[in-house]
Amino acid sequence: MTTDAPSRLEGAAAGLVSGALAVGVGMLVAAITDVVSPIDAVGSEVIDRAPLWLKELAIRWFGTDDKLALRIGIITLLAVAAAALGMAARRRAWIGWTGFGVFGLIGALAAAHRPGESVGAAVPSVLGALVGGWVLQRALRPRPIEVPGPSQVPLGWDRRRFLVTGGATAVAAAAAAGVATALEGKRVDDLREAAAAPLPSASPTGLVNEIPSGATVDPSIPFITPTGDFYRIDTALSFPRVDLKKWRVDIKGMVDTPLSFSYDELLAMPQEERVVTLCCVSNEVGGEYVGNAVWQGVMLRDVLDRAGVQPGAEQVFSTSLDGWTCGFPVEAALDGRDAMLVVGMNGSTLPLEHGYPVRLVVPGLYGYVSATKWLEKIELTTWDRQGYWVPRGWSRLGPIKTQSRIDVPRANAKVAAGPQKIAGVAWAQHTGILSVEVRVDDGEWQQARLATDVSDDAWRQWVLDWDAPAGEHRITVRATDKTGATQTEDRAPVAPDGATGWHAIRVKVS
Ligand SMILES: Nc1nc2c(c(=O)[nH]1)N[C@H]1C(S)=C(S)[C@@H](COP(=O)(O)O)O[C@H]1N2
Ligand SMILES: [Mo]
Repeated sequence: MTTDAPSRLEGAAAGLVSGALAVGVGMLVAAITDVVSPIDAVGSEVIDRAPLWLKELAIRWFGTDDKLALRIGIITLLAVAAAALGMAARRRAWIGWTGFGVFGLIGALAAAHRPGESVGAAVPSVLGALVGGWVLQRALRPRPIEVPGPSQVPLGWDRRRFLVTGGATAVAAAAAAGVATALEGKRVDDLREAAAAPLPSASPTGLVNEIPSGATVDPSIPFITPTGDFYRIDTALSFPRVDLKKWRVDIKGMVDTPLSFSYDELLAMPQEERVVTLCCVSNEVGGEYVGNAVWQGVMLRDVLDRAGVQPGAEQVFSTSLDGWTCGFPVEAALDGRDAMLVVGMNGSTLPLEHGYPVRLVVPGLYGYVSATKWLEKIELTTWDRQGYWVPRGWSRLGPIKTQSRIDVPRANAKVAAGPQKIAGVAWAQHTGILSVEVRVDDGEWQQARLATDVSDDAWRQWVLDWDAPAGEHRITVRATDKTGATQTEDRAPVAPDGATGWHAIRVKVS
């Protein structure tokens, strides 16, 4: 079956399978050579360069699924472009080559530009574009067609052959992507396995098991957030390539003696455990981006004392293996609070999601200015350096604002009339919680009973007995910190430096 030329649809199909092969080859070469995949590289560059309004829109629409949405968006855009290129390349082969070249170049530049990558990371995109472009022009090129018998049709386009090679290309693309995904999965599994190795001197005997039972007021709200339930917020599309044998953390900048520690050297230093509640600046009033854990590690002030912070240093500026940065005032590291280089979480090695091998935790500061995961270096510097979120519209300083949250009953729950419990958590890290008050409808504020005070750096649970009358009720909570300051009722949005306002829920009692 021959015709003179492929139809528009056939052109689009040729573009699609060639594009898929280009992406598949790119992913496969990246996985084999252990560099960032082209799609992830482009995605990360999009995340880093997206304007503020787009970021906010993405988070509003997709929440923590924003990264999945980004991947799907990139693939969709590539598919549409590849189909269009295939149609155009039916008559003008150079359009196909140019298009694949442009996308290959974007992938190559993005990959080579990612932190921790070198020009070698450009190779997968270049190879993918070459293979894809070549397959496309071959699929659409008229060729001599062999027919039985002595006569030969000089030139034509063989539809049957097109279907076969097109199908084979699609299968090859899927196979390449599949193998690449499996290899990437293996890489992450290897990292997880390394992170599963037990730490020296970590709990079972440590703090995790010494939390007083009085820290909890209701079995449904754990005082220590189980690691698997701990919120995760970061800009990383894939986990950084951690090589524990080569990993070091450098302490440098405005210090008398620059220092550098390997993982084993950190583990050999005196290990301490602290209960610290970590909170994201993006946590809405009543939100879930807050968690309480037992962190194990080395005190940052001890390390900085050894390095000798020079006068004039204003900011502790840290960088992660994936290039993310943040900074907080030098005072927060030296004023006696337990800022830590963390290697363990809740009695186990710090998990990959939460920054393995080493992260920072600084009590009292939002994560975006302090809690660098996958830590690479710490520099003592001035405020001239800006952390990742600062030029993106967030405040330079990020002290955590006092908040309280109702966890029991759940918002919009239906509860039985009669004796009930209203319970939740309140936090004012590094200041501590003095009191929590609860109000039902427009009634009087009532003092909640506070759970055992474990640490000023950790949240505190509270509970109030309530004789619930039938009907619809609105329950409001507010906390007062140990300086005597009560949470403001004024609602502020999360940007630029954290939400304020009282958490309130509605319940139906019958
Ligand atoms: N490398 C890196 N570290 C990071 C971030 C990031 O995007 N990249 N996000 C920060 C933010 S905004 C918060 S709130 C905390 C969250 O830590 P978690 O994911 O362990 O809960 O990590 C901080 N550390
Ligand atoms: Mo955050």
